[in-house]
Amino acid sequence: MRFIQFADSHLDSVISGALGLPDAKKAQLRDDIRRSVERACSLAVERQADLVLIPGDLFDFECVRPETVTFLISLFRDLAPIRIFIAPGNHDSLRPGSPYLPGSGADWPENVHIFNLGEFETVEIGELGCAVMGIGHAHRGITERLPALLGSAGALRLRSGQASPSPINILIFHGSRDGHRPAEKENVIPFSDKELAAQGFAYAAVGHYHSFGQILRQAQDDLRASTGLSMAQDDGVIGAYSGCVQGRGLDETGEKVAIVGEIDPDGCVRLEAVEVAERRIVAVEVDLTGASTAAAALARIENAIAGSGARERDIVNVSARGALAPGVEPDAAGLESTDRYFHVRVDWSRLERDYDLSALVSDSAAAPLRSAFARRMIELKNAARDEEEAGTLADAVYYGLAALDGRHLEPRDVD
Ligand SMILES: [Mn+2]
Repeated sequence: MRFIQFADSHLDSVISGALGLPDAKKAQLRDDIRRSVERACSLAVERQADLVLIPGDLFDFECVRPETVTFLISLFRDLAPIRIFIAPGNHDSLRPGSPYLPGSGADWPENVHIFNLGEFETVEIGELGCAVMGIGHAHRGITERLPALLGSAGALRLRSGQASPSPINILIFHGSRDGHRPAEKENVIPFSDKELAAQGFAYAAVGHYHSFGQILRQAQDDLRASTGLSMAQDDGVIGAYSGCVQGRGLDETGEKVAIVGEIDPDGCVRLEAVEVAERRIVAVEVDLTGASTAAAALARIENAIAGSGARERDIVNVSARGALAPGVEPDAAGLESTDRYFHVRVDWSRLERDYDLSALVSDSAAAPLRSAFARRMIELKNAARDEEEAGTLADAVYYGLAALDGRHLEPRDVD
């Protein structure tokens, strides 16, 4: 049995200001998210998948436009007879006015099943020999832990009480894996790897976190640790987050994927992550310490971008760090208006100013030691015999003042 999993596309969401995108590029990025969702769906056809699993945050409820719902309906209808399962998340939760709710007017095709009861529900798929159990979030998000929620819904009893239990049980929900939750994310349907493993599902498609991450069967990990056995053919995958389909902010850098998954009749799971994002957000860090001219600083930035692997269609965010000498004022306007990339932005906010020696000399009353040190170093620099000696003295000033200030000493990178 083969499935495609994608989630957290957040269609129509507000694009964060952190990337410095002008409105036109924000609109383009919102369009890109659609392309990424389309690509994930095409993957279902290309790979002849039986199921598409979407564990939540397909769109942002507050901003979703009627034409986006129409777009999804038509996209999913074209996938028939592939079955699509949607487990609403905290951003597309089952609140009044949700297009997921009966009576909303949204005409979802027959091959789409939306878990919209607010409690666990099981859909048997006889021809595939599997059952998909899922839940959608109610308005404010469900905060009960997974085992309690499964237990209280009577869902497990339902499964075990069947005359011929489905050989492959799949779970789909939007939840928070303990120990991996980014600080800004709500804690919805929390679970530990152990708790998930104990539920006995062959595979859990989980949404909410925006990076790809596999969940392995704890028992097998323990076994490997205690016996030193190498990975068995079944590498113990019991679930995964696909992450989001398209990066929209600085916390969503790199490849964004959909999962192509295979579940063998014996329950063995294999996953492949396939990039579906239209463009990547590429974060570049560059230390400008010791760059003696604006041109040298900009050259460092350009080299760092060139070495980052950013492609023409990508969004590049440069974070300039280190300490820059006074009077060196690099201007990124040229770099930021380049059409070599979709977008380039240089963030100077983490850059520090290097010491201004003449200012330090005149500050003798407040800091006599620093002032005397600066005066002596200026004399030495003025008397330097060659460039090399001047460079060494510049380093000595930096290290000396940093030490006097009790600053953490970073090795100086001299051009
Ligand atoms: Mn979420």
